[in-house]
Order: sequence, then structure tokens, then C-alpha cells
Amino acid sequence: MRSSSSSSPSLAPSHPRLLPLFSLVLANALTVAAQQPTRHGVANTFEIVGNSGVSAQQMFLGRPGKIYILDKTENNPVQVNGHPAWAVEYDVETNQIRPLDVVTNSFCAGGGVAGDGTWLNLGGNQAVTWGGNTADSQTGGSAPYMDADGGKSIRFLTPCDDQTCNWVDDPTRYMTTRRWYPTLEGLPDGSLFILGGNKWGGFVNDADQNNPTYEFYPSQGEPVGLNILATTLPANLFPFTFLLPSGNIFIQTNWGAEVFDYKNNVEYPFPNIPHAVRTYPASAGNMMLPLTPDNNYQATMLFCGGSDLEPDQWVQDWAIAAYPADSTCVSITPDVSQTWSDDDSIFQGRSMGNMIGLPDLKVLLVNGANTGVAGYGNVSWAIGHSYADNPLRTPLMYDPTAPAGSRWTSNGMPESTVNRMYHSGALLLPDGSVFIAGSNPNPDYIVGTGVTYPWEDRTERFYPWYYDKHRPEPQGLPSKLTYGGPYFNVTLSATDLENSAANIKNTKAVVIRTGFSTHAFNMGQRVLQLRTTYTVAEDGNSAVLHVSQLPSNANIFQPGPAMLFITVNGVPSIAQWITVGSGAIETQPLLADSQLPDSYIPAAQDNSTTGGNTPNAAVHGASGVGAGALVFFAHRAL
Ligand SMILES: *[C@@H]1O[C@H](CO)[C@@H](O)[C@H](O)[C@H]1NC(C)=O
Ligand SMILES: *[C@@H]1O[C@H](CO)[C@@H](O)[C@H](O)[C@H]1NC(C)=O
Ligand SMILES: *[C@@H]1O[C@H](CO)[C@@H](O)[C@H](O)[C@H]1NC(C)=O
Ligand SMILES: [Cu+2]
Repeated sequence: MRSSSSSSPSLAPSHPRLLPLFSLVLANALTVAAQQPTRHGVANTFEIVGNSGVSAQQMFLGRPGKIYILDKTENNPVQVNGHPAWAVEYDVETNQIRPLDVVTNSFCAGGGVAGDGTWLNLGGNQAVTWGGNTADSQTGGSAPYMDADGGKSIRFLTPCDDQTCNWVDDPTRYMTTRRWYPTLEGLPDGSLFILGGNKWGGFVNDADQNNPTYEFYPSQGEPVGLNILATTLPANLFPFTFLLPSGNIFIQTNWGAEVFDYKNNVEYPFPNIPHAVRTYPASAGNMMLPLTPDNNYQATMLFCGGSDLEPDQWVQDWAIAAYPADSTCVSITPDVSQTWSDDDSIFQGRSMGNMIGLPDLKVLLVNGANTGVAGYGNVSWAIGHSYADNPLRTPLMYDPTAPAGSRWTSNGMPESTVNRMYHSGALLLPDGSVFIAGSNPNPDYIVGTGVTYPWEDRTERFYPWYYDKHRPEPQGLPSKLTYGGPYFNVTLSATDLENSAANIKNTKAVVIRTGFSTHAFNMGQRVLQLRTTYTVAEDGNSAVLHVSQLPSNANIFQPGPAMLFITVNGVPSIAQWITVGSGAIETQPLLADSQLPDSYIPAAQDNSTTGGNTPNAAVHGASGVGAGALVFFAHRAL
């Protein structure tokens, strides 16, 4: 245990520009991660931090300091191997890029991470030339882009810190069928479920080119039909999928919804989603809300915004860009009930709002537009080419635990100066800021005066309310988490606890996978609060947080890389980069749920008014949900 004097005042130089160098030296000397943010950011502001060189149509955090960005094949100014690049590795600290050669056209590809830490980028379009027109050569022989057909591609990347890793595009390992706009969902053994898409692209899907099937990575053979994808035309591209704690997959696409038992290939239809289409091109914000001990790790999905177009309205020639986006939010807890619930609405209609789970267990809704939808085309009513207009540059914040009627707020939210509409994205970073990039509602690299919504490569950070607070510096964070198994101890100093030991009662351990961000949603995003108890030292100068492993159910948080934050009153530590599960694609070992010691705080240290404790007695007792009290709603009557 450390005394409070050893951690305060900070040893770091006060000038923020010196911090990266200092941290590097510290990291090399002591092999510890940075303990305070290296970037000086002001809470509740946006900051433009760099350029991505390609437009960030798709992106993910592959290492703590490395973002991998993919674009469609287009005339980006950055070159690789003698042609424009459409992928880069982006360094979070330096904001410098390393162009990567993706070879095939990754236009509107899907992505996800397997349990062994390998990232997949999957599907896409034919080889194209200028303007997105089909190239003569589909095998990489047509100037200026020299791209090859990406329809069946699986592109592999093992992220790295040393600038040596590259995308591997190996035709012997392709998918069985063409998929443009597919979705990937992680499975409990670290494999991936791949579904949907169409063969040749377009604004929306149609029966002639639909791919209403699923398959797996690693391959389990031929694709299998999925009825919901045949019955939800045309707005069923990039279907929304969520692996549920029960082991089934919740699927939402166009107006349809179901629970899918992929192990037995049985579909259980659910009522239609109310009020609006949420999938692309309506592109509602959506995510699984944080899984917590308080909600017994039940999965509730929230969908906000989108557009209420009926199937025939997508294929008519009318002024969609001026049509108001939807402002409703609905939620569902499919392992418990088939009933959709109305949730608080988002004040203004928004399509292409991207939801990002934050370590304080709130949800940021950022990017998007007030009218129109995703997509672009050369039509009279488009704004340039954009099918959306009236960009929304002010984010909103959602608190899942607030009373109905008060969950959304725009209080304190800044306005960005950059329009982020079609083909933009957002990712949580280890320092708790949100990285935002992209937007290009155009068929190619189109910039210049008179272009209302140009190709955009400025990268930006959003700094949430906690960003410039002193961060807790917990000691003893593990580099992996298991499903059940022995708990671990994390030590916090008096400084970490804001000089009040009672703040240990509002200290949480939060695991986040920020996912693969594209088309206004993050595939595979998941936020989970671990069970914790605590022991406070008699002098109040330090405390130990006893942290459970993950629940003993790999459906609750799939294997693979993730971030572990310790938050004190919502203020997060710098995340520890961890491996969830065994690190391999295999049936995961499930151990008994962690048994936590009872919580203890000496009476003299407990000045909290929230714990309901008498000031005269030491307090014992577990504050979290006890081991064995977990309730899994595995199989309700369907
Ligand atoms: C858009 O359509 C107009 C009219 O058909 C045509 O003249 C123009 O070349 C098209 N632009 C692009 C970028 O395809
Ligand atoms: C955790 O800390 C407590 C004291 O607070 C100690 O009794 C226990 O042995 C520790 N457990 C582990 C796994 O380190
Ligand atoms: C507890 O005491 C500390 C130190 O005096 C103070 O900063 C904190 O606000 C107090 N907390 C409560 C809930 O009274
Ligand atoms: Cu797209």
C-alpha cells in the first residue's frame, strides 16, 4: 500500500507539452502506463488534433495508442505503394499516420475482433476507378487506384506498437459469398458471427442482390439462410446484432426484430421496432447499455433517432435530405421481455448519431444530422451528393440510471466546428476522451469551395466532464480477466480517493470494448461494471478495492482485447489494456464466480452520507451483488 504522501503532489512537470516525453521515460524506466492524460484537454470541449490522411469511414482502437482507420477506395492524398491509400495506422500520441495497403476495396466493410486479438475487416465492393465507377480490372490492374474486388474479402490485422503490422488480404481465406455492408458479432468462444449485406451495393438493398445468410469466422462451411434478412428489405444492410447473456443473438433490422438461437438455427420473431427505422440508411444511434451488478447483467439495447421511412419511400426520387430525422428512443431487454419501451427522446431528430459508452457508465451521442439519412448520390435534391443536411455538431449525454424524463442532457455540451455525417465514426480512448473522425458523403475525394459537405480528414477529440480532473492512479491492475475465478486487489491512495476514504463507496471497475466504428454504430461495443467490495485502512490514507473477475458466462462479455478503468465518483483512471478470456479462439474456461470479502470502512473514515451507515460503528458488509446472486435469464418461454 502507498501512503497519500507518496502520490501527491504529482511528480510530473506541470507544462502539458512536456508530459508525453516524461511519460515515455517513465514508461521505459518503470514499465507502467501513463497515469495522467498526456494530452492537455479542457473538459466539455472539442479539439481538432490532426489529420487522418484518408477519410475515417471505419475505425477501431487496436492498441492503447493505435487507431486503425479504413476508407473506401478513393483519391486520398496519402499514397501507398504508388497509389492512393485507403487505410492508415493513426498514432494517438503523435497524431501521425502510417499508410497501410489494404489491396481490395473495403467500401462499407464490417469489422470485429476475434478472441485471439486478430481484427477482421470484412466484405466491400468491386474494384473502382474515379467517382466510384466500376474499374475495368477487378484484380488490381486499373489505374489510378489499382484496387481489387473486395466483395468476399476477409482482411486480417494483428495490431502492433512497432509500426510493422499490415493488413493481410489472402484470397484463400475469403468468405463464401459477397457481402457489402455486413455485420460481425463476437461469440463466446472468440469466433465471429457474420451476417447480411448485399452483393453489388447501392443506397438500399433489394431482393435481386440480397445476401440473407450468415456464416462464421473461422469458417464452418457454406452460408445458412436467415429469414429476417429476407423479410426486412430494403433497409436491412448493416443489421444490428447483440449477443445476449442467454447466448442468443438479438437482431434488429429495418422495422423487424428477433431473437436468434444460432446454435440451433431457430428464429424467434419479436414485435417491430416502434416509431422509426434504425438501421442504415436511417442510421439511429444504438448500443447495449452498460451491464452492471445493479441490473443483474441483463442486456438492454437503446435505439435513438433514425428515420420513419416506409419500404417504398427509400426507392422513390424525392427530397429525402430535407426530411426530418426521428427523435424517439426505444429500448428492449430481450432476455426478459418482448416488449419495446419508449425511452426519453433526444430533443431533436438525429440520424447518424453515434453512441459511445464512457467509463462513468454514461452514453455519449455524437455526430449526425437533423434531416435526411445516410448515403449519397448524384440526384437533384442532394446537398452536393449528401442525402443528409443540417448537421448536428452538439453531442448529448445519456444517464441510464437517471429517472425517466431526465436521462438525456445537453448541459455543458460544446459545439464542434466540424460536420460529421455519412462515413464518420467515434471511439473511446484509454484516457477517457472520445476520438472522432471522418465524414465524406461523396463518391470520391471531393473538396473545395462550393462543396457544402466535403471529404473530411480532420481528427478531433471530445473531452468529457472528467477529462481535466486529477485521475485516480490505481495500483495492481491485471493484464487479463477470466470468466469467474479469484478476485484481485487494486490499491487506491488518499489522493486517488479525493482525500475522502468514503469515496471508495463510489469507486467502480469498468470494462469497455469500444468496438468497430462505422456507419454511426460500433459493432461489438460493450460496457460492463465488475462487482467490487473494499477495505479501507484504519488511517484512511489508502484503500483496497476487491474486484471480481467477469461473470462466469462468456456471452456477457466476449473474449478479446478490452480496456479496464477504475473510476472514483465517475472520474476514470487511464485504462489498463487487458485480454478478456484465454487469448485464443476456443471454448472459454468458466470458473466459479469470484467470492469477494465483505466491505470494511473504519467509522472514523466514513463521513459519507450516501451509505446509510451510522458514524459510530465500523461498517461491514458487501455493497455489490453477492456471488451466487447473479441471475441469468437464460431461457424464458419463447
Ligand atoms: C451527375 O449527373 C449529371 C447529370 O446527369 C452529370 O452531368 C454529372 O457528370 C454527374 N456527376 C457525377 C460526379 O457523376
Ligand atoms: C486483498 O486485500 C486484503 C486486505 O484488504 C487481503 O486480506 C487479501 O488477502 C488480499 N487478497 C489478494 C488476492 O491479494
Ligand atoms: C468527507 O471528508 C472529506 C475531507 O474532509 C471532505 O473532502 C468530503 O467532502 C467529506 N465527504 C462528505 C460526504 O461529507
Ligand atoms: Cu457506407
